[in-house]
Amino acid sequence: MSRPKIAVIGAGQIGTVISHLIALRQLGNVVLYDIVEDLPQGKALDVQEASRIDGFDVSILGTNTYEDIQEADLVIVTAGVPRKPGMSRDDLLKVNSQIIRSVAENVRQYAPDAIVILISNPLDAMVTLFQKVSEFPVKRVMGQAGVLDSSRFCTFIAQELNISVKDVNAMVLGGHGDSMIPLIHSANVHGIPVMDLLIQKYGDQKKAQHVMQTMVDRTRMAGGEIVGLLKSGSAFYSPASAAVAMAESILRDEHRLLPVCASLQGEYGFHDLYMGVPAVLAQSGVIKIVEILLSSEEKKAFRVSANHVKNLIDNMKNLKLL
Ligand code: A3D
Repeated sequence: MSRPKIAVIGAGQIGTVISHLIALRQLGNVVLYDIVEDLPQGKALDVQEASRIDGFDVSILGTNTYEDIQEADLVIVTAGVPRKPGMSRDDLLKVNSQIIRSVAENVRQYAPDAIVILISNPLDAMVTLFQKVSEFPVKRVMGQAGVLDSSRFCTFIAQELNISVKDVNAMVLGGHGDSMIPLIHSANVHGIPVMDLLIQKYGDQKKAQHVMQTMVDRTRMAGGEIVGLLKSGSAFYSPASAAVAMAESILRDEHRLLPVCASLQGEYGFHDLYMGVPAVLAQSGVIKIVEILLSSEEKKAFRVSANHVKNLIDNMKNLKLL
């Protein structure tokens, strides 16, 4: 049986870490594509030369030629410009739309049966654009955001409670912007509500609510916090880990239930709209969107986030990018 072929488009910060993580987990052979001459070749060689040390024998090919992604099973798109301090993800709409359009046209031509995970920002809009241009079935086109945002939320909870993050479960839904929705009521440690543990810690409901709200706000702004610290570029280790977790569930048919930017077709009351929702990822892509009970506040926040994504899509249409 041949190894899966995984094309990573964009050999920048995220694309390179993804290639290394794929190699470490031996998920498949990687083709790393970029428009900058020699860059993907250099990055690929660097990762490949860690093979003896890390003990992997998958191949990593760097290329500037789309023909090399021919018949890829999975395509992970990281091509695009990252934010600079002071920029919002939405400020990247114009420049990254042009990039994603050209990527979608080429993936459609050279890897027409691939499942596609996008990471480029503004995420929900770029996934929408890719799906429209490629005309791939919606279940084969998705975005990574919620796995990362949820991991950030879990990290802050674990640090606050001084417990291992391995025991924390918390999810972030909605669009990948400042209006994302960290779910408070379902956040738990082995089934124990995080709110109960905070009340136990502080002996006071109001203080516990304040601490939770601080973690929610930090989660929403976590990408910007890193952009501010790095000064140039945005987070790349954790977004790469998140994308590879999704890739693994698809390639190994794991059926993991993960927060995924997926196309709503009536779920949560929205039609033809890409948003972060819990979804089951398997060999054929997004095989199920799971509708969970949201509190009235969360429903309201979901609508606000959906409107934000819709506005971005309208902007793309007005600018004739879509
Ligand atoms: P960076 O290190 O600049 O890498 C991007 C790469 O894309 C560069 O090597 C470019 O040469 C390449 N590129 C540009 N145009 C094209 C093209 N037409 N075809 C192929 N490659 C091209 O950025 P990065 O890796 O840090 O970030 C990549 C994207 O991910 C940006 O849009 C970020 O905003 C986004 N991002 C998303 C998340 C999410 O969680 C959704 C997190 C962090 C960053």
